[in-house]
Formats: sequence, structure tokens, C-alpha cells
Amino acid sequence: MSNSLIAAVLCLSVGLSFERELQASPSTIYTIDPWGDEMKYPDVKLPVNGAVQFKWSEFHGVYRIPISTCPGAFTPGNGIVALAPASSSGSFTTPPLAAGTYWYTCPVPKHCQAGQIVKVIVG
Ligand SMILES: [Cu+2]
Repeated sequence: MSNSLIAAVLCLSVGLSFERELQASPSTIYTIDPWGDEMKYPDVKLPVNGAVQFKWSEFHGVYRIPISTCPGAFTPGNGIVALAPASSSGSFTTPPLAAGTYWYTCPVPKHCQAGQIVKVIVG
């Protein structure tokens, strides 16, 4: 095989896998509406590739945190991931999720402690 043919095949396979990624859609979407403080959210159980949709109409946002403990500060890093900054209304849907356990909360001060946290178990 010539080098240019090998390069063409490599480009094609990279292109195809990129396209598959774009087309990936969740197997199930679990909606949390309203996403707010002073709530008590039951654990969410989803199949692999399930997704969670958050909807809110007051000042909230969505962050992923590594453990069930509310962080002292919402500085991204060490497992803290900013997914949707706080805004006066909005919605956010996670990408299809791999097997595992995830915690989502809101970065607005005191909301996590007030119950705006949910555990999601996938798989
Ligand atoms: Cu909030």
C-alpha cells in the first residue's frame, strides 16, 4: 500500500468514528423538573447510555461533583466539572453516560446543602 493510500484510509476511519460520536443519542432520558433547592431527589437509576435532563426556572446551574459531599467551593478540577453555569432559567442534558455513579448539584451558594443534589447510578 502506498503511503498516500494508508493516509486516506486513516482519514476515512477517523472521520467515520467522529460521525458515530455525533450521532450517539441517549438510550433513555430522565428529566428532573424542577431542578431546585429545598428539594429531596431520589436516586436516579439509568441504563448505560442513559442521560439526565435538568430544567429550572429560578437561579440555578448544574455541576458534577466527585462524591456525595457538597464542595466548599465550586472551582473546576479534582472531579468538579462545570456543566451549566448558574442562570435565571435553563436546561441542561448530560451526554449519554457510561456505567458508574455520578453526583450532580447546583453551584449557587447553599443550594447543595439545601438538597439540590442528585445521585445517578448508571448500568
Ligand atoms: Cu440552585
